[in-house]
Amino acid sequence: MKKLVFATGNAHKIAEVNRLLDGFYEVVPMAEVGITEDIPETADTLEGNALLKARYVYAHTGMDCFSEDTGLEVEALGGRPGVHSARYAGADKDAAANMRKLLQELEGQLNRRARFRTVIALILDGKEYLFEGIAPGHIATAPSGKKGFGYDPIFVPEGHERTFAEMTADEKNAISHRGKAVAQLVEFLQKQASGK
Ligand code: ITT
Repeated sequence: MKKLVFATGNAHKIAEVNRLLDGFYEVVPMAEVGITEDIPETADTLEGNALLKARYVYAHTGMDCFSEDTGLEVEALGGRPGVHSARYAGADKDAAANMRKLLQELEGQLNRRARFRTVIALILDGKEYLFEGIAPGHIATAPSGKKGFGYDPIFVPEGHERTFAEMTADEKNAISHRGKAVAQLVEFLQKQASGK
C-alpha cells in the first residue's frame, strides 16, 4: 500500500483520518518518520498553516504527505477564533479553557451560528494541492458529551440536536468538516491512481 505521511501532532486527527483512508493508503504519523516537534503555525489563514505543515514534512523527508488545519468560525465574533482556535485561551492548547472562553464571549448572544472549516494541504510527487471541508452548525450554551476532542462538546452540527461529542466517530466523520475534506482528498487520490 502507498504511504502518506500525516503532518500532525494531534492523535485525535490521526484516529479520525485513519478510519477514512483505511485500506486505501497507509497513513504514517509524522512522529514515525522522526518529526516530533510542534511545527510553527505562523500564517494568518488555515490554508497558509496547512501548507506550512506539509512543506515542513516534505522538506525533512521528501515523502508524499498531507496536513490539515482546522478552525472554528463563529459568526457573531466575526469569524473568531478561526485560525487561532488551538491557542484561543492561551499557549497550552487547553480545550476546556478554550470552550470556557468561547462560552463567556457568547453569553447573552442569540446568534450562535458557527462553522468548522478544515483545509487539507497535500504534497504528492512534489506538487501541492488544497482541499476544504465545512460543517455548519451552532454553539451550544453548555458542553455536553465526552467523545471527540477540542470544541466538540459545544458544537451542534446543522440538522442535529446532539453535539459532535455525543456522536460516535463514524457519525461525526460522516458530516464533519474533516470528513468532507478527506472525502475530497480521497476522490482526488483515486483519480490520480486510475490515471484520469
Ligand atoms: P496539528 O498538529 O495538526 O496542528 P492542532 O491540535 O494544533 O494539531 P489545529 O492547529 O488545526 O490543530 O487547531 C485547531 C483547533 O481546533 C484545536 O484547538 C483543536 O482542538 C480544534 N479542533 C480541530 N478539529 C476539531 C474537531 O473536529 N472538533 C473539535 N475541535 C476541533
